[in-house]
Amino acid sequence: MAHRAATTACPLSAALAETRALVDSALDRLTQLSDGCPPRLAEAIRYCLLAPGKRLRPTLVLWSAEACGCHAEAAMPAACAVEMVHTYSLVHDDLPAMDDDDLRRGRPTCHKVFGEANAILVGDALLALAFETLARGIRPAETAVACMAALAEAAGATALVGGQADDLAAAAESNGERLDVAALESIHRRKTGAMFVVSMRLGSLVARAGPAQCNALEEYGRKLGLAFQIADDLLDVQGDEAAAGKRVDKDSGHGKLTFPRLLGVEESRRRAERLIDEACGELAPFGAAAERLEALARFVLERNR
Ligand code: GRG
Repeated sequence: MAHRAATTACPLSAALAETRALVDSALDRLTQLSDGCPPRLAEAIRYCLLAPGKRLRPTLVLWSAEACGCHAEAAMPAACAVEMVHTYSLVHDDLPAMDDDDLRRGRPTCHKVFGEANAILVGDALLALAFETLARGIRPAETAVACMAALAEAAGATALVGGQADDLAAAAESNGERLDVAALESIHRRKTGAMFVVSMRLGSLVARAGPAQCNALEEYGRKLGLAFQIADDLLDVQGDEAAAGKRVDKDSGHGKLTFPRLLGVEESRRRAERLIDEACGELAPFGAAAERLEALARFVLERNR
């Protein structure tokens, strides 16, 4: 990927499509699994990972590296590793023991096509492959280690897994009714936000950015992650299933507490807009190098899937 792309005025949709294509072909290469992988498992891994996701998190990895003056190519293994962890989390979240979904990325969910045991194994394999991809693909080795530590923390019990556990517990105990905004934000900071923050972190680690740049990009990721979740909740209330490629109006049906349920649709939207403005404010020191990150943040509120 040419470095010039970071600073050339380019409509966001074209830039997103170009980046998505690069990520998709890297994911395709990384999942040409060798003989030891049973064909049905390989098929299931590729069915999930190569499904038409938006590739937002890998895009954040690549564009944050570019914002710090690094060629995106160097960050591609990190971008793919984040997408592998994200996809594993979706596959496991869709299982009957968790959110029990039958539609994802516009297709039947993994367990519907390949069975529950294979869906569990797909998640396990993707999680392992993420760390193998970082270990083999990121140079120098000390940067690979720093990326692995950061991704492990974001995927682990104090972040993604912990947020998911609290979300499931809240839904099971009391339909989430005892949650307030702070508790809801705490769940989503871990369940959704941590993967946005670590995407920014991996990009800046690969670019060997200084602490001020790293902090600003992580803060952007924190605010964007929360705004993304609010937008996701709004899509669940107002969205269109065909466009979203997943069930909508599911959370309210399950009595799950969401931002619109707690704050109302208008206040939720205002809160998300405020967060996006603040996220974009973090990009000011990067100037034109972060133009695409700014456009991406604005897109998160307008998306319909
Ligand atoms: C199983 C440990 C574990 C965690 C699951 C990802 C997740 C945590 C739950 C999915 C349910 C959900 C609605 C999460 C919040 C928002 C979110 C992560 C939406 C999916 O991300 P997109 O819209 O999906 O970027 P694509 O398919 O485009 O990659």
